[in-house]
Amino acid sequence: MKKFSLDSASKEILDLAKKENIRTVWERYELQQPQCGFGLLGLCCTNCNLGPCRIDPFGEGAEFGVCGADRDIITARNLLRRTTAGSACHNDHGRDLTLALLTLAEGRTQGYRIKCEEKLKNLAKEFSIPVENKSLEEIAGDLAKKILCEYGQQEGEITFAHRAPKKRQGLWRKLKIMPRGMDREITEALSRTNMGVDNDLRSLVFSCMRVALSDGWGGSMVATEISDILFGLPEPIRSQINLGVLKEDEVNLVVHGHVPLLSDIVAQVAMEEEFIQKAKEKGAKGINVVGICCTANEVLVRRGIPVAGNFLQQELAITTGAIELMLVDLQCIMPALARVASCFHTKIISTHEKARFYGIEHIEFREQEALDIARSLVNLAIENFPNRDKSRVNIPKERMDVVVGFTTEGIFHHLGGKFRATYRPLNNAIIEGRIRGVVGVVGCDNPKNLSGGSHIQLVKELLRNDVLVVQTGCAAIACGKEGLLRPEAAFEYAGLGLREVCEATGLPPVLHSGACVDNSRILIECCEILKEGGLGEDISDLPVAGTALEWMSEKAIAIGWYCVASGIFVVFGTPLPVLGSRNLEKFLTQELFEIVGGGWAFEEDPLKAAQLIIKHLDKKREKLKLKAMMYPVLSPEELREINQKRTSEVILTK
Ligand code: SF4
Ligand code: MSK
Repeated sequence: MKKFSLDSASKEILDLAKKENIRTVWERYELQQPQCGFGLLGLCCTNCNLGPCRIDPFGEGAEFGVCGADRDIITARNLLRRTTAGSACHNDHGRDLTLALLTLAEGRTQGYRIKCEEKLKNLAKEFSIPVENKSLEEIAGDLAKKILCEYGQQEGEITFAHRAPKKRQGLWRKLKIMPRGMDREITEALSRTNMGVDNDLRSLVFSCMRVALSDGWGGSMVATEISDILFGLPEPIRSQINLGVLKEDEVNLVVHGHVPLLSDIVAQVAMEEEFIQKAKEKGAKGINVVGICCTANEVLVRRGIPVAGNFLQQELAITTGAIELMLVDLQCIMPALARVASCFHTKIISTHEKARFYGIEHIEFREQEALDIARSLVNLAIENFPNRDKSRVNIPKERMDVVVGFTTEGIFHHLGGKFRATYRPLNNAIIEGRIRGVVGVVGCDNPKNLSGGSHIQLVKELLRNDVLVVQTGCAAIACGKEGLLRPEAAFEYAGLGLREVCEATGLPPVLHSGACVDNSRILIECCEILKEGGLGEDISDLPVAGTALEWMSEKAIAIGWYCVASGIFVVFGTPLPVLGSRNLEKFLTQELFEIVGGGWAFEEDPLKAAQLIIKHLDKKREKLKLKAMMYPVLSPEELREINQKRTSEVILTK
């Protein structure tokens, strides 16, 4: 096994899994070697029954599929299929939440209420819904119906796209990539990839952008906004991350997946006195609800529920032998879980009507009976506690403190203070050269990389170069485990300019903003920076970038695309499966910059990726004629020395 996580908790449990003969994602990955070269290059097509066809990458064998499609068509068409699948996931996630809001408005839910009245009213205004003399439920109902209409809208423009800077909107219209309706874009993109439909590389790439924009400025934004209305706007909150959050003497209940509808209620119900008493009767000291993946991020940023791990840790969490119940909803749930759980007492229950797993019991979640279902699930976890084999419990001690929950709205207050909510201090810090730029470090963790470690190396290098980092998803969990989500991280890793800003505001240098769908918050943050003034008039003018070095999911491709189409430079680690076509690769990594102001780069080495990003930020700064950076970039050793000096000064003053 060449690459493995830097995280010692994961290493410890992986060793245990090997001893117990439990196969994990790393071994399955090894067994797949060498992976199919045609697949990696994007040169395999299965779109019709004349095939499957594959193009010889070296130009010696077949140059065309049976239908005559060449390498450009096949790679671009494959890319569009994958982008569409990713966008469909986020768009559907947004739809689920909108339907839940509608059910609440009709008085048919159990246990939900409108938690963020201000956001509900602001959104209603944005969707031109009158709010005067209406109850919150009436407003919520009207809003949900309007959003659902946008899903099926055939012509026109989706409302949230109008949040983008005017110049960007104009460009989308000019290029005919302004999204019309979420469902329309998904259907049209898929239909274009059918044999004999769209056979032009550029046109297929433009479709990638349109369908992805319907996710970033559509479904994902809908999911974020409605989650804030239903579950509350996240605020900075302390918690802990890593396998060590599992408890030896409590009932451990894990929520895993993406949709917060059930996990939020479970977290609430598990605190009820009746269940705590019941757990005690079964010999446990209490009930410990923790999360995995993005469901974890949702309840982490709103309730401070600890996170047991990211994507690659889902099997390891079960291998600790300490989990009574794992509730899975959808997305990023490994079908392998049932096999791992069968080695322990752990019960896994699937809860979403769209996601079933062979060998896993299904208890369907319905908002109408949310409390009843949540209570029966918590009960199941408690009942399973006596089945735990204490001799097989191995919980690593590693768990790290984090401060999370930074939203677009929150940043106004953290930077500007309670009475002068503004992005001005952030803009000034960029303009004056304290902060070089802002970079979103997002996405999955992947056994092809250093399993979370690539994010950590990249982020440390960015911080040293005075780059403010915003995170979501499993990348945020990886950095959380390393201690980068604590305010103190500013003194350990940040360059002198960034650390000054963090010291003045109390912010960590890495801001955790939520789950994968919450990348939409990063788009809005870019818009707010522009509105504040002094840094250009379009997102492509800003010294910002996005990166997902360990991307795994098709959702990451969609995220990358909506950032590129919004004018952002995006760096992926493992390349997109496009290298089979030199023309497509060149279009994505060079020509697109001239067309949309954003584009792609592929770089697996985290330090080289950081340098690419820094070079890009500097180029943008130069174009904006911003001041030179205020302080020189110091080596990690020099930063450590300054930090030690500072710590001893603090001790002396005390
Ligand atoms: Fe082969 Fe063309 Fe059919 Fe693809 S669409 S499988 S390249 S014949
Ligand atoms: S869960 S999409 S592995 S970030 Fe959102 Fe993590 Fe990637 Fe799934």
